[in-house]
Amino acid sequence: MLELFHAPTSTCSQKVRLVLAEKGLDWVDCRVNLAAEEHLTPAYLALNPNGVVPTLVHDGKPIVDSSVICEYLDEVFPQVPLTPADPVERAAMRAWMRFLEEVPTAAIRVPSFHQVIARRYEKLDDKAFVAEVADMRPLRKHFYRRMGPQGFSSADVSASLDELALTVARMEKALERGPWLMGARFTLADIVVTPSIDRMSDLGLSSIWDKAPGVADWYARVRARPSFDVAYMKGSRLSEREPVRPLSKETMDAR
Ligand SMILES: N[C@@H](CCC(=O)N[C@@H](CS)C(=O)NCC(=O)O)C(=O)O
Repeated sequence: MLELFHAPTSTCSQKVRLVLAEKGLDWVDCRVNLAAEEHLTPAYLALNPNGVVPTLVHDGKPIVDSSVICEYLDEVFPQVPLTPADPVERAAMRAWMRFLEEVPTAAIRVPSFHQVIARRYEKLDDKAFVAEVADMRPLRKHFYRRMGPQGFSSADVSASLDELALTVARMEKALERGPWLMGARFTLADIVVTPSIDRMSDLGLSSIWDKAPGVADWYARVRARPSFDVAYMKGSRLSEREPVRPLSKETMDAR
């Protein structure tokens, strides 16, 4: 039995839902309400000490970290393989995955929090925010402290946009020999970057790929796959739930 502890809007959960949908696997939907801080309860922390979603529980055994979960699912359920068989190709896919985790997956959090999530806290003063919101998060304490109740500095947001633009440029180059990042095959590399691209679109940042037609076409192809609408169930977009604060022109132009 596969149980997924996840949140619809969580980009890391979206990756795992895409893998489950590509493979046509059945899973038990265990929703975690992040706004209600259900991921910080002792019961959830016992499952995932990082206090983040997603967590996969397979026959009672918890597996944490979204990319690890994606690779685990691909190993245990090899039907519809999402990893190349050739070791050199596999290494190239993993290099993409590490880059995508280090760069866009981290970068997209900054505008996501700045434009939407931080607004939940804007009435708190700095001291209350640190004590009641930031310091209780095992993995994200310093990320929240850096943000503060008013959101990130425009320098932080611009730096993140720059990293997202770098990602788009690398994708555009790779897609010259598409249709997918690794060439002919759709792999975990495509899945790992999909939530970052989709979130950019949700936050009104799709101008980042204005001059990257290969990325625009790739994103259309990803959305046309049957797995997409299954993984992006109702309520998966931040903009469906909370207002999105647009970025100023200066912040957009500063990158
Ligand atoms: N490396 C982890 C990161 C997971 C992560 O950051 N999850 C976010 C949602 S996408 C979360 O649970 N955040 C909780 C919080 O902000 O307190 C993974 O890939 O699973």
